[in-house]
Amino acid sequence: MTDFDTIIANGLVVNADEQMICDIAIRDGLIVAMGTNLGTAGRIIDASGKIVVPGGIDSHVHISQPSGDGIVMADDFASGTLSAICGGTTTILPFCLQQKGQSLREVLKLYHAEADGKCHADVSFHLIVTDPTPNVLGQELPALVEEGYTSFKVFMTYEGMRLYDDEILATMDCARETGALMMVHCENEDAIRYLIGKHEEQARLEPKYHATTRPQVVEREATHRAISLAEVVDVPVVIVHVSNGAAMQEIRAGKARGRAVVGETCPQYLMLTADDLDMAEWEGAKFVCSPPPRDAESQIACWEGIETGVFDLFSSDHCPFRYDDPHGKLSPEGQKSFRWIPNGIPGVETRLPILFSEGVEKGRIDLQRFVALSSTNHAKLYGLYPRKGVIAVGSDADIVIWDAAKSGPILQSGLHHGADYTPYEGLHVKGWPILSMLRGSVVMEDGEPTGAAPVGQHLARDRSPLVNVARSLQSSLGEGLQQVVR
Ligand code: DUC
Ligand code: ZN
Ligand code: ZN
Repeated sequence: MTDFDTIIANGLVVNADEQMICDIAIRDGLIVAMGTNLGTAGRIIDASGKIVVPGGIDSHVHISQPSGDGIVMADDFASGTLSAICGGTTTILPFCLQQKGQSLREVLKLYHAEADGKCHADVSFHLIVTDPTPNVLGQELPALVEEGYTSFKVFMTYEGMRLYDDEILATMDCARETGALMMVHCENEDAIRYLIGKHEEQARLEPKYHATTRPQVVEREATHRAISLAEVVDVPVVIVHVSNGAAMQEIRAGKARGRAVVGETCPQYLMLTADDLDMAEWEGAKFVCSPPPRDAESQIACWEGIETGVFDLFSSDHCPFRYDDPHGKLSPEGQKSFRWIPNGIPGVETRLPILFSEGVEKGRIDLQRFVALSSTNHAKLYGLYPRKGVIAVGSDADIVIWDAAKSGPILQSGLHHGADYTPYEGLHVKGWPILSMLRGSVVMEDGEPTGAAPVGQHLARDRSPLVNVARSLQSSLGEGLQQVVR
């Protein structure tokens, strides 16, 4: 009989607010002791010389999402979560997309049927509201927020899914009433539609025109509007997948005015540019995502946002489609025009190696900021803290061990997602996760899944503390946000 199931020994344990060399004892999926000379265990994992962090949380992921006629996402919940744990992420927050006319209950039932029992990481759904009927806003959302679906996203773009400003206000009002957190995809649909029309008249149809029909200004304008609409109703707002400095400045300005605005950016805005969409043989389709990757100046701006705290979240926006596949990027329609190319790129497995290598190894951020951006801030913002996002007694034993010395290129052949390519093929990375543990079970070791049965659970979440802070502090939200997220 041993004292514990597992002890992780001698690692440098890093949380968002402190770091120390110590042992971690785990029993029944929980962290039960931290220190030295803790006792005996069924397995002792020697983490000497390694970095031990809370399991990554990726709060922006799309899996098994209906994506148009004949188009199929490359990941189901089994492959998507396997890919996540191999990249050091043990909890994902995927979206559950309402179609017009659909009830949210109905759509959640479908997503749960796809996910339940198949996940290798823990999962917690956000909702995407595309049809804010009186029943959805007055009945369904209040009940679902009570049940732990405490965040919802709206689109300002995509005909058939975008909400008009008055609908956004009504949905924000519902978020305010129910205590849910609003996330907004900011791009101006009317401007994009106009630009697409002009491009099509001139037969400019290649993948690179995805970027020129969605220029920075349409994102900047919509970001400004989303923050302003949130101000009208007085709710916190998360601006997702920010791609450039102009949009980032809108978030900075909102924060400076004391608004509770949270910014998220993603690896594609640090590592890719619009030039990647300009590859021969329609290969630019591999990089089509919205907002599109921009330019070198935008990459620098996004890094600055990460370094200075304008961005609190670093997420993948994993939205995978196969490339060489009639159900993916090279669908019959997708080969005719950029506007029909399935929109999104894979990244749940490469998110953290990229942040570690480009951020920590290159000296842009320290280890504690890495933990905040990759895990803790997501847990805090979305109502999972302190169950997730921290290595502490009482928290779930979601733990990832990193080898800062391990280096090598990102290669499609080494990844576990369902896509047939990675946008980061050949990118040299220093620092890789070598072991992932989910609630005490080792699910990845030496870069490969251990073959453990899928033990991932769906997590009901608390309301975001940012919402509570916003409600209680009213006019001094900026300070509240610092307390909650930083
Ligand atoms: N928005 C996302 O958040 N992901 C993929 C496509 C999109 O428009
Ligand atoms: Zn989006
Ligand atoms: Zn997304």
